[in-house]
Amino acid sequence: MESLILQLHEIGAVKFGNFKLKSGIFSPIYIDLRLIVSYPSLLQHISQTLVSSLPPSVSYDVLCGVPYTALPIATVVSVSNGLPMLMRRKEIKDYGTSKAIEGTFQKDQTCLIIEDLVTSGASVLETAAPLRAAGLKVSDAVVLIDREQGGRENLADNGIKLHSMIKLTEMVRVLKEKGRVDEEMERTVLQFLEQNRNVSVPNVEKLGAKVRVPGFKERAEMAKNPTGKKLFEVMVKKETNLCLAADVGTAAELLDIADKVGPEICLLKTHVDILPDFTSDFGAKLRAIADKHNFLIFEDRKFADIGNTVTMQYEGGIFHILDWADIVNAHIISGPGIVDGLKLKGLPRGRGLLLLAEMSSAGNLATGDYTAAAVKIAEDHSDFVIGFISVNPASWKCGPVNPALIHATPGVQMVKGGDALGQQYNTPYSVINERGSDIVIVGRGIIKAENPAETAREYRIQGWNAYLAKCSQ
Ligand code: 5BU
Repeated sequence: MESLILQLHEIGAVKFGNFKLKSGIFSPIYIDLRLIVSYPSLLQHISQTLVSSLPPSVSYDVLCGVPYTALPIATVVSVSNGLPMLMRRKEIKDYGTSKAIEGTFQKDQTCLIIEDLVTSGASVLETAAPLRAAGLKVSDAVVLIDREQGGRENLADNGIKLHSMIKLTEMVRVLKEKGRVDEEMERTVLQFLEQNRNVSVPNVEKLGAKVRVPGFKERAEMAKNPTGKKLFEVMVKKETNLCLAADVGTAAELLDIADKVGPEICLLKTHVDILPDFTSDFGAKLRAIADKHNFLIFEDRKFADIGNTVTMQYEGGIFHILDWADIVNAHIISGPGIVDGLKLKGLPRGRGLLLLAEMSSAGNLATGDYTAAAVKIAEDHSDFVIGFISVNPASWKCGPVNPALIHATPGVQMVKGGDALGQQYNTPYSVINERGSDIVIVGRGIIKAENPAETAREYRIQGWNAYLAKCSQ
């Protein structure tokens, strides 16, 4: 390993200085492994050591390198070990076969992911998602260098064990010992790593592993509200627990993305008041798309006023939400009267309500007793309340809630993290399997993707697999 580290340094694949990383932060160390294609014997050395460094318990049928740098590594591993390889396309063509994965394989085969460098693990996850979507099992990834900045934990959150040949701290120690960097640089790098370790794994209280978790089919039968029941049924029929947060710029774009992503979702969430081109026929148009693809519509209105006012806000104004949204949601800050008000209008139309028991944004106040109060109100109105906006129902002090009620969780992306305005993200696997939710609500993770329909499919598979894993516990 030492000689490998020294060779990487010699060819200039490891550099020290002040480098701006993709994330915008400055790093005193930069690693560029694209160079290794110019050094065939080094490439072979790396490829051989990668596979032989894996524990014998790791078994796999096929390999897949993360594009692009790890592709030559995977190719050499494949050729020297006689193991078939797959390729994941970064860009999916909209002509020809439009395949995300190239190569032949059988469903249920296990695929080992090969990567050159892991920081957050995002690239490995981007490769794992279409492999899993295609029916392959992905449980291990092997990497040449682990920058030790949260990748291992993010991958574990997604059911992938990371095996690394070289850890960044080890690499720096060897280079210091061999006189390639001085003590000050070693200190600077270690300090940088210390300050940029994204290792905060959520304090997850696992859903009681021994408690049998009823499936959505069974829960559909328990649901008292017709919309709640229908939602469970749609989820079972379409094998999806994905809700698209369609926060696009115009009504036209919303209708377009709804049609494209429709086959992948059980629910489409709107913020109708952000659409500058809203017209009175919007609801009917969206309903037609919802009927075509069999999904429900959820207007994320977050009602918060007294009962009398919300009846008017629900039914009237410009938007006439009651006419087209199957589901709306409400804060409970104003007390149970808000549920009575909304129920007055919604129940005769068979509509359903989600209560905001928790929120995804940093520092929000919907915690502890507030969350427990939402549970109590929901139980008291289970003819109209279909469930909750939740973030970590597995951790609720009140214990598991009535399984007829559903949990939908916003703040979901393939990699844990957040945005600049307080949003906090967890992975579909963590949300469903560890945090005890039922539906993942994904906005920018899908709408900002190069190919929203394909990305939605990947989220659907991730979310659904996490549900299946939970039910078979
Ligand atoms: P994102 O792009 O995946 O971050 O979008 C999340 C969506 O969920 C967005 O429409 C929010 O308004 C919505 N949301 C949320 O993020 N957090 C919450 O606690 C609630 C709703 Br409630």
